[in-house]
Amino acid sequence: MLFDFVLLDKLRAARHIAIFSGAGMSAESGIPTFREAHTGLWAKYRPEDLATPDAFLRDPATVWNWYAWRRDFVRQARPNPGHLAVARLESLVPKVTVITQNVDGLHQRAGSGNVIELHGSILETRCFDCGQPAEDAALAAAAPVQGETPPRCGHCGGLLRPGVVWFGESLPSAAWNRASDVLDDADVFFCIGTSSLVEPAASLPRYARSCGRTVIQINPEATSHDEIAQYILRGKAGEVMPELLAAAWPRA
Ligand code: BV8
Ligand code: ZN
Repeated sequence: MLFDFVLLDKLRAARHIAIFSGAGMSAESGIPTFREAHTGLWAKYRPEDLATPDAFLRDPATVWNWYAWRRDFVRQARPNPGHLAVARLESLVPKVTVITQNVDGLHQRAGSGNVIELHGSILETRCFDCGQPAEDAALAAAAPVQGETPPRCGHCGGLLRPGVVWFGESLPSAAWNRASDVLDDADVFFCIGTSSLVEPAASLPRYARSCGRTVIQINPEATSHDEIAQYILRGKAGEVMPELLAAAWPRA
C-alpha cells in the first residue's frame, strides 16, 4: 500500500497519537465482529436480546452463557499484527493512547500500556446487585452448567454478570472523561475497525476532527466516519498498520 507523504510526516512529527478501535481490530485474531452478516455475533441474536440489563434479568442463564462462550473465545485468541503495530507505536512516538470499544483485552496483551476500555472487559465479572468484583477463582469454581443460572456473589448472593457496558447503561465516567481529554491533546486520531454505529463512542472521531485533529480511518469497508477522516486507508488493520509503520519509520 502506498501512503501519502504528508501523512507519513504527520505521524513522524506527532507527540501524541490516539487509536480508537472497534471489533474490526480483533477480527484477524479470529474474534467475530458484531454486525457482519452470518459471522457477526449478532447475526443470530439481536443485541437487545443479549447485551442489556433487561435481557439479563429476563434470562440470566442465556446471557451469562453467551458471555462465557465469548470469554473462552477471547482467552484463546492472540493479538494480531494490527494490535502489535499499535503497541509498537509506543516506542516510536512520545505518547500513545488507545481508546477501545472492544472488551477482549487484546491491546493490553499486545503490549499497549495506555488503554481506555470504554465498554468494559469481558474478562471481568461483578455482582449485578452490589457491584462487587468477583475473583476469577470463584468464577472458575462456580462455572455454570449450560442452562443453570450464573454464579452468585459471595458478598450479597446477587447474580454475577460480565464486566461489560450493556446497551442502556452509561459508560464508565472515568473512562469517558479520559477519552474526552485525549481529544484535546492528541495530534493524530486513528479510527480502526469500527462501524461507527454505537454511541456515544462513535462521536469521538467526529469530536476529534472538529478539534482539528488529523483523523485516519482504517477499515476494509466504508463507514460514516469516512466523511470526517482526512485519510482513508481501505484495508485490514493487521495488514495496513504494520505497513504504515514500516513506511513512516523505515529504519526503526
Ligand atoms: C449510553 C459491550 C447513556 C457489550 C457494547 C446516542 C447517544 C447515547 C446513546 C445512544 C445514542 N443513540 C443510541 C444510543 C443507545 C445505544 C446505541 O448506541 N445503540 C446503537 C445500537 C444505535 N448506546 C448505549 O446504550 C450506550 N450507553 O449511551 O449510556 C444512556 C443511558 C441510559 C439510557 C440511554 C442512554 C452503551 C453502548 C455500549 C454497548 N456495549 N459492547 C458486549 O460486547 O456484548 S457495544 C459493542 O458494539 C462493541 O463494544 C462495539 O462498541 C459495538 C460494535 O461496534 P464495532 O466495534 O464498530 O463493531 P462492528 O461489528 O459494528 O463493526 C466492525 C467494523 O470492523 C466494520 O466496520 C468492519 O468493516 C470492520 N472490519 C472488519 N474486519 C476488519 C475491520 N476493520 C479493520 N480490519 C479488519 N480486519
Ligand atoms: Zn453482590
